[in-house]
Amino acid sequence: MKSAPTNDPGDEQLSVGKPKSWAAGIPGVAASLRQVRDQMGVRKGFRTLLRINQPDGFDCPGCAWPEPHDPSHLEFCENGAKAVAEEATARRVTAEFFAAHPISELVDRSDYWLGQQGRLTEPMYRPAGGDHYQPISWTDAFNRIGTSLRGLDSPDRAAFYTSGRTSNEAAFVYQLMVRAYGTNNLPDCSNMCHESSGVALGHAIGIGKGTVTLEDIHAADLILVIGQNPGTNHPRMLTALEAAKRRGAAIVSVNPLPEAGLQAFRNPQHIRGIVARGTPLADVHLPIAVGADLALFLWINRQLVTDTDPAAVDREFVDGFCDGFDQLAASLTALDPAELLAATGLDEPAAADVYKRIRSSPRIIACWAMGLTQHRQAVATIQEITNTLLLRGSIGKPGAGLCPVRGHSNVQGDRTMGIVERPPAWIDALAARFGFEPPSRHGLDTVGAIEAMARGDVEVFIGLGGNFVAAAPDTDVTAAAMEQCSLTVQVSTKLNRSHVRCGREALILPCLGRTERDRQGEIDRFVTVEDSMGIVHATRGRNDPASKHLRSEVDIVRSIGAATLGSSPIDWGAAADYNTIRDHIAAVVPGFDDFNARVAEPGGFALPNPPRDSRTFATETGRARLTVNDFEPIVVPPGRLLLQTVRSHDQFNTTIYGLDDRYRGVYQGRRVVFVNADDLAARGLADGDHVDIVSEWHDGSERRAARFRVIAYPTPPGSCAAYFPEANVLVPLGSIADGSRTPTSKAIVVRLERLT
Ligand SMILES: Nc1nc2c(c(=O)[nH]1)N[C@H]1C(S)=C(S)[C@@H](COP(=O)(O)OP(=O)(O)OC[C@H]3O[C@@H](n4cnc5c(=O)[nH]c(N)nc54)[C@H](O)[C@@H]3O)O[C@H]1N2
Ligand SMILES: Nc1nc2c(c(=O)[nH]1)N[C@H]1C(S)=C(S)[C@@H](COP(=O)(O)OP(=O)(O)OC[C@H]3O[C@@H](n4cnc5c(=O)[nH]c(N)nc54)[C@H](O)[C@@H]3O)O[C@H]1N2
Ligand SMILES: [Mo]
Repeated sequence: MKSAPTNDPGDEQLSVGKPKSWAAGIPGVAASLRQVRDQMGVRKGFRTLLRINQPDGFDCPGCAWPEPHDPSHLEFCENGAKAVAEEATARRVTAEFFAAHPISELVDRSDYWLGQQGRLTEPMYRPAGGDHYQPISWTDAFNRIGTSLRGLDSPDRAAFYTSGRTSNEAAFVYQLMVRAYGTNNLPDCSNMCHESSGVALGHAIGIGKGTVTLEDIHAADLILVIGQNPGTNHPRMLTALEAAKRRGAAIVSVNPLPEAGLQAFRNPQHIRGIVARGTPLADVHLPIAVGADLALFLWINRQLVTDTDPAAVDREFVDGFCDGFDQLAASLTALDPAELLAATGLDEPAAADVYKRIRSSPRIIACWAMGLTQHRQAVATIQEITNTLLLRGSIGKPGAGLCPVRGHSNVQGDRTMGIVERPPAWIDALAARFGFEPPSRHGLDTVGAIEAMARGDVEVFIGLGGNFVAAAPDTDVTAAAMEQCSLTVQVSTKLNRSHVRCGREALILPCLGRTERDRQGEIDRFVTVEDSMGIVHATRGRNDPASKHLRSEVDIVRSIGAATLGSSPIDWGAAADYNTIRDHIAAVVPGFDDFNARVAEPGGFALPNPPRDSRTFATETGRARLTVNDFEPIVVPPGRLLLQTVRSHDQFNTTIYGLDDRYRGVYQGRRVVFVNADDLAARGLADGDHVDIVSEWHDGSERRAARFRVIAYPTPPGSCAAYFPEANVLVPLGSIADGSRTPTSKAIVVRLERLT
């Protein structure tokens, strides 16, 4: 079995400097403009940047943060510009490239190298036993897929993955095709991302989405940013935080790491961002122990229900809209506050300060991302934070609410469109409109799909975007599982690891990206996306496609549907007109009435959000649920550390833009591990040493990631951090969150083995 490569080209030049204490100023702009110029050239680069997030332009593929109603002419950030440069690059991967580079060679290249080769340009096929991809016609490619799918003993022997850049239209047609084929095997990147948020919020407030708008952020009194690094991953959020701050909001960051973006922000779109020292953002930073947020919020909620000031709990809201207060209050009161606080590793005064702010702020917003969702007790943690907001009556009024900050630019929309491994709530409407009996059996999620491929129970894998092999946990196990498939198909824009750790037969189907014109005959088509706050709007690319052979995701899915299912359950040809697809969506998915007319409005429209709009909750009782959650501390054996995996400033998930992580002071290399100085000293290690990271799983198995440079870093004692996806080899497939089955990528027990 081959291990993930260790030959990142920059490793010999790796250098480490001081971490930054502010984000996004002139160096940010300069860095992104350099990437744009290198990948696209100056003229095309600037024309493209000017269309990001404009009403008649395209939705930035960089993240799901919403656009303001009156976007400035430069409504993008440094990392959005990098995402665009990565897609709109002038470099090309051609048939000649594959002729020159056998798969056995590509396997040893780094993720960075693979991505740097440029855009995929034509369909490619790897025959069984072959070491090269060779060109194939679109027709032959679709026929191969149709023949394979029709030949399986059961539709459940195929899995259909989706990554969150896929448009609403492509996602809707895809899930329709998959369900008509007969399975709910629709794993998606959400399973590794905000699934825990969806499960927790669905249970507590009856909708698996957040409850705030951008205007709410601006109007809040207190904003908690928990387990999220917006300076790198949602830079445009800093603009909203800055606006809130100028109106007097306080900001609290809860994060093991002192992330640069939360300390201070230099807004490159304002003169003061360029000349001044920037806006300090976080009023308080709580350097919490990894995995201890549940303990913190239990402590806070215990204070709320035992506070001598009766106004600490908003009884009017709780009595009017919530179930479960008495049980919650009783169970919280029984907890030992000292024990909870000790588990967080926080100083009492700092935690007490945050408690006071929570108790006295009328309008609170809690924002979070992967620092909460990728833990074993992720669902319980998010439910406990929901308790905090419910106890304070901070849901369903302006300036307040829950804000899971989504990652991929349309990951929320894909879920709304039915990309989920269970029948969606509107399955009967789907069945009625298209006249077929959809499967009711629970399908496979991401971890389930890997296990099924490894067992030989899934033979065909189709990926609509994404990079399953590198994004999923336990890289070696996942790659071996993929290689066992009889056929793997990747609908992609760029070369990645999933193309080279592939099935016995494999297809690469190159598609249009966000920035590109989607033309059919004389008509320019557009697709739609839903942002993190439930706004649905159009996105239109204007660049010429990277190659004349590219097809849109919708067209690829339509053709797979026709090759597999013939002329049912829809007229696949007619769906070339995306307005037709939107009419189907309007008829089936709640909230999309009059879809075509409403999406024609600049800025799009907001989906209904009952907790936000009217304090109504789609639970059995129609009331929000206060939940009782028990904290189970993570047991870290002596001498071991808890590893969390993070994104550097120069990557988008498995796409590596460059080898720097400027804000954390790391240059020209990625195989680094950030460790507390005392933990280093206790192990006889020093900054600059090299180690293997070895993960220890409770079944006795071990996983090794070779040769990482140690960096002494202000992470709380007992924890360490390394980059995703290099560290994914260390995440055991069985290590998943209770209730959401999300891999626990932020809590792996490891030891460091010194290399001499
Ligand atoms: N430029 C860029 N933008 C992106 C992405 C990208 O890769 N690059 N990815 C997109 C995607 S898909 C997503 S999901 C988002 C991800 O956005 P983030 O969630 O911000 O991404 P991570 O790098 O995983 O950062 C997790 C943060 O949680 C902290 N953390 C880790 N463990 C804990 C813990 O136990 N408790 C607390 N309180 N904090 C913890 C880490 O220190 C880190 O600051 O970003 C999206 N946007
Ligand atoms: N250890 C660890 N693992 C993690 C995480 C972590 O924090 N730590 N984070 C998890 C999270 S939050 C997520 S969301 C997943 C991400 O998992 P994925 O979504 O599967 O991975 P990406 O790296 O975003 O996918 C990149 C590929 O998408 C393709 N692509 C780009 N644009 C388009 C497009 O417009 N259309 C199509 N069809 N393809 C396109 C390109 O070929 C590119 O190589 O990873 C998860 N894995
Ligand atoms: Mo994500």
